[in-house]
Amino acid sequence: EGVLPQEYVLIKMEVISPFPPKLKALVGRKVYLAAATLRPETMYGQTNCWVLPDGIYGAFEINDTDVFILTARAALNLAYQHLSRVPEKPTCLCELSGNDLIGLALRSPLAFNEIIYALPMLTVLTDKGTGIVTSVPSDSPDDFMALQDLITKPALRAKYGVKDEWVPCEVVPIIHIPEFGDKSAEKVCHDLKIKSQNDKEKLAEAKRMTYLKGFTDGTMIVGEFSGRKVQEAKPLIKSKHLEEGTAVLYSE
Ligand code: A2H
Repeated sequence: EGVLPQEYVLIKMEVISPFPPKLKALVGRKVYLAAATLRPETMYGQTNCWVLPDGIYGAFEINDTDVFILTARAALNLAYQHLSRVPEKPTCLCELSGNDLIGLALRSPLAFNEIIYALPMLTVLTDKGTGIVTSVPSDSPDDFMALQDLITKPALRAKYGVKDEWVPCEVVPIIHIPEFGDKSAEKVCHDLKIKSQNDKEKLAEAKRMTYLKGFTDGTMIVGEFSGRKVQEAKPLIKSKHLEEGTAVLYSE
């Protein structure tokens, strides 16, 4: 935990009906998986969502209309940031495990894929952000490797009940970095010979390499701000999400 608070953008990934039996208490509500990101400008490249299979989540009332699925820890923090129907008190409508969320069909803002699915990632932390992570394999080494693992390992898919049609087969290029091309995460994971999502040290190095370069040297190649530098587009896309109500701010 850092000394300074970290501000995340929570992307509202809407759960598409019909809801599975485990979510029956939520029928008739607007339900979202709330994914914490530091890179709101990358949302064009979302291909899926990540949850921790053994993680414990809940469906919490955020206001009179919206329900967010996230960890109880994040719900409590949100309740002190004016994001709870009852101020300073989270209201949980039902408890859910990550396994209950795998396979949920989602509609996520700016994503080119109209429907994306919640899938298992084994390195999601439940004591950071919301415990829900949106996946942008073009620009996030963690996301790229977790997706590679699902694509190449049938036993992993079987273990978590992942249907083949839920797994995206293509990365969506969204940002050009002169040194790394249009799929920076794929290039860096390949160059560093990263083997799986559990290769923590190399992934940390890959993240360092891509995160800074993406910000300083990256150019958007899609969307409303195509052609603009990432540094310029980032605050604009963040404001757009907030104005359109497709995201909220969250600090911890
Ligand atoms: B980022 P920091 Cl394209 N467990 O969003 C594991 N990872 C989590 C998490 C959790 N509970 N909550 C958030 N994250 C991820 C996009 C992205 C991100 C891109 C590139 C880099 C990147 C799409 N995934 O992060 O430890 C989220 O992934 C590189 C650091 O608070 C979030 O932003 O610094 C980032 O980690 C927050 O990490």
